[in-house]
Amino acid sequence: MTFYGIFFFYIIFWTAVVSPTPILNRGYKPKTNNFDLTIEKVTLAPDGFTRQLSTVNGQYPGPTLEVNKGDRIVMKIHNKLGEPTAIHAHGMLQRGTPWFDGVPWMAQCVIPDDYEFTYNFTVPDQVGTHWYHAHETMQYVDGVFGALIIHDPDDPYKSEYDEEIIVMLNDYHHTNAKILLKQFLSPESQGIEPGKKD
Ligand SMILES: [Cu+2]
Repeated sequence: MTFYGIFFFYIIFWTAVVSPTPILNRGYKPKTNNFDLTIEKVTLAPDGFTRQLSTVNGQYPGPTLEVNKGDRIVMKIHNKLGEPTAIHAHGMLQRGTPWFDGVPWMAQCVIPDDYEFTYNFTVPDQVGTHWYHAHETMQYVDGVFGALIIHDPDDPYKSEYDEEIIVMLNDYHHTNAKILLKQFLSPESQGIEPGKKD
């Protein structure tokens, strides 16, 4: 093969094979991330009004879980809530691990009070800003939720931003969600959601 033949072969090989498969350039080795999450009721005043909230590790919102694409997520749940719970990692594909999807009575039984349960799954093919939350009754309205961030070690836009800031938006009430649900389901609510009347 001539010099130009080798040159053109290299160009074609690079554009057709190497360039579209950035995974070949990855130096990142997936790791296992262990999270200890205690679901418990605590008294807090996130907006100045003191009330009892259901929390993850005593904070509102719960701790942000940050992992990288390809990692394993091991969430050990300690249920100290005084009632059954289950934790759903929202939007995770759970390929091969549907039993760790955290939806009670579909994917698993609830985690009884004072029990532990460990979710163990990988995130091989998705990145981005997600969240996790209780999937039992109205617990997430009372505070059992937090951000779940999957970073991309090969983020093609990494050089184009300085930092990432997480903003979580949610309806927040001063009344326990169980009471709100009862009110909402009564004819008096006329189907209007709590806090939307005034
Ligand atoms: Cu969800």
